[in-house]
Amino acid sequence: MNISTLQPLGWSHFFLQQANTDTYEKLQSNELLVFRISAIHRSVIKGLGTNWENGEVELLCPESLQPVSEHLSVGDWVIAEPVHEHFRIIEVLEAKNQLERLSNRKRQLMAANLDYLFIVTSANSDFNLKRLERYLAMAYESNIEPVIVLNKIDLTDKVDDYLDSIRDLKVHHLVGISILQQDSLLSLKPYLTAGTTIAMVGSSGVGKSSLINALFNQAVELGTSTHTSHETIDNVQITGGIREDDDKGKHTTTSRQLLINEKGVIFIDTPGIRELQLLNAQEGIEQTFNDIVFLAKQCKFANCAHQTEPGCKVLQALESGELAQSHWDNYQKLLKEDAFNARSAQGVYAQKQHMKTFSKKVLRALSKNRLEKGK
Ligand SMILES: Nc1nc2c(ncn2[C@@H]2O[C@H](COP(=O)(O)OP(=O)(O)O)[C@@H](O)[C@H]2O)c(=O)[nH]1
Ligand SMILES: [Mg+2]
Ligand SMILES: [Zn+2]
Repeated sequence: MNISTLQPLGWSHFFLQQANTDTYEKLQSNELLVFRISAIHRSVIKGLGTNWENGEVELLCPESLQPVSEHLSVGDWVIAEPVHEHFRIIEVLEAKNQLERLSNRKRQLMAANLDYLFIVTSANSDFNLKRLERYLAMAYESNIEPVIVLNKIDLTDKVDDYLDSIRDLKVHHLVGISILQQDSLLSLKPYLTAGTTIAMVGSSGVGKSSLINALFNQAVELGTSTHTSHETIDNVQITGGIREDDDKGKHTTTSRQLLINEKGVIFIDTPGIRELQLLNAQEGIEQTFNDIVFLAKQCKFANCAHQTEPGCKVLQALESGELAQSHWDNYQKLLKEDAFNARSAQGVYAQKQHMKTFSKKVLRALSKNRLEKGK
């Protein structure tokens, strides 16, 4: 295996060191191969390997990794073995970070091994601060640097009002852009370096796919390539990830997919989520609402429930207007929801485990019965 060819895909020592000696030797002799998952579409899984410039290969997924959405996501690194003309995944390497949510009462992995999470929103009626807080909590929980991208600023003359209200969320990275104004995309330049993985999240229609498209066919020089074998990347038009073109030749989202632009920036596009349900995000929520956490620490009683207690700083701040009621309400709501979701995901899991042991018992009883009858 020529490891250096994986570096443009985001490969690093963190992943290599997970291989034991045996695996490492097999990787050297190409008995085993490494791939980065580039698309998951129902049962079809695709990956990019050392030959990534020639495109994706289809990967077979063992039973132990089913259902796929609970074990694997786009951006993951896997080790696979050749089987005839195919490759079968044998191991998923531990991810640096991963996004997860609750979907249909099940834990669902959304993307893995990210450098930035672009939380895309638009400067129109879709704009919703509470939704942004949800996405921020998810990013903080997973230790992924969030960048809030306010798109479609061409549609409003109140851009500053939008930006100001987002600033209240105390985010480090905030940019206002319009796909229709190429120059505005320059503000994204600091994030667009070769080998950096950026996932796009946000409601359907905010312009996630349009943004990826715009960052592919740049009229302005946006990429700041830091990659050494830059020429190889420059020669590749649009590499790797499937680019599902619609009839207008534009990339659209049907499922999660990883795409690499001419500058070697790796994007993960996700289909819009109607309502993001957080899962195991308590710390992320606390970080998003750290102003409230700070206030609550100063309440007179350590176990203050912020209901009627005397000396409650939260109640005082709500009264004085220092703390916005909607901000407080959303904090309470997300905490409750997260606890409920954790129980519900556990519930499904526990139920499954129970059914497994139950059916094993039944099978054992049946075979015992059969043995006894055979006697
Ligand atoms: N006016 C305006 N429309 C945009 C902008 N960006 C995207 N759109 C339009 O918004 C619609 C949804 O875009 P799309 O990229 O499919 O959104 P996605 O669902 O988040 O991937 C399309 O009709 C785009 O042309 C923008 O900056 N300004
Ligand atoms: Mg899309
Ligand atoms: Zn209190």
